Amino acid sequence: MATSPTQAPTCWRQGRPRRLSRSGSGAVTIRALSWRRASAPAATIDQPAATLWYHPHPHGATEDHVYRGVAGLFLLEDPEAGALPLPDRYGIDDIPIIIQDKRFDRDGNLDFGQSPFSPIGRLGDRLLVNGTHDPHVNISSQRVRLRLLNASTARVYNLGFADDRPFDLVATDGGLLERPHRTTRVPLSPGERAEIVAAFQPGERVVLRSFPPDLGLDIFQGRFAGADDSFDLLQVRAGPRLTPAPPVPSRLVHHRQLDQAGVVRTRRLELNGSSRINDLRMDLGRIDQTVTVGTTEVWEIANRSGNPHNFHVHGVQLKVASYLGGPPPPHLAGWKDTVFVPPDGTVRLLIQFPGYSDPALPYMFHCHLLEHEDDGMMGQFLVVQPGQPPTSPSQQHHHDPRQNPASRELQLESDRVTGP
Ligand SMILES: [Cu+2]
Repeated sequence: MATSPTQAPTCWRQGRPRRLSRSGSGAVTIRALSWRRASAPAATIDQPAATLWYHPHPHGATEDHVYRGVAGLFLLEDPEAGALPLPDRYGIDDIPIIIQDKRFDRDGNLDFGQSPFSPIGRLGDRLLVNGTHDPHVNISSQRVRLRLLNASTARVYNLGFADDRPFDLVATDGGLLERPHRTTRVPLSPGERAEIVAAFQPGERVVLRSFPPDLGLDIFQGRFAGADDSFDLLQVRAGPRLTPAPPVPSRLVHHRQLDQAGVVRTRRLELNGSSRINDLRMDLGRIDQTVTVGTTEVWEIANRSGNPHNFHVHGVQLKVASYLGGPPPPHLAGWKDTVFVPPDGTVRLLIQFPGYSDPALPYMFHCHLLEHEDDGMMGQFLVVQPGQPPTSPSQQHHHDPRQNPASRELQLESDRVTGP
């Protein structure tokens, strides 16, 4: 993994790879394992089993950090998901697939040149899966779960198998679907995750491929945004004898229902150009939205530009209430935290905000095409108690390590770096 050029906040820091299991109480606590200070930061995870990921979030430099490869998965389990007959043997029939595109120079170094005509940011011509170019995986089971993450900075994928075999989509960003969706393609924009279960025959070889994605662009613009591109990502090599595996169950998990009748407010956020939301660029000193703890809102995200975008909200898993004027398609019917919004498209998101509040510590929302995010297509929101005034960012302590997840220089050793 490449080293980072700056200190940067990285969510879910861990000293070594490990799996996390959610206890029956509905939450787990994780701690940094190699933290030097006694008061190591700790975070409580309070959500269902899911394929989650982490990357640095230094404002203005996120694209370069992620492009260098500073991104990874962690898998959250819980008893309800664990009781399902889904493939869950890590590395055997449950395989992480982290997809990134890169460009390399003749010496094999990363090429940091921008893609001059791309409306979405830097696009690579080499596809890496888990850091490996042109990989294959040997499998020994009839059914295999692939946990797909688009960890690219800009490129949108449209994933399927080269022979168009159907598979079951079983989970999206925030966890398992209520029931599987049988399909041959899963579109995945940067930051999105999907879990699929596919069946294989003994001895066969089949390629996981990205087909040309629908970006909502015309032919000319689409060409420079990767809309014509297809890539072979991974060859699956099935052994001569495969362990039997049960079919994917028709019902997966029960979703907590968000009460549409209880929506307290609808906010409209317009994505403008490639760097603004509601005509404003990101300002760490400005709170853009303030919501009340535990309430449910509709956020209407309108792409008012000719560029594709997506929309990511920190701290929540949301439901798509409507997509481009209609009901959400099946691949957007589950828990989501990142949703693709094509040019001139509008999506309505149903969001229940957390049951905990802080008038000073903001969450982010942003386009997850990282050049757009770095250029300012991001904003901050606070979750407060009813009637509680937000604390202005200028009133906050300067060295609270939790102060702002997007601070460019997050100084964890605060008392030693405070200058004269
Ligand atoms: Cu964008």
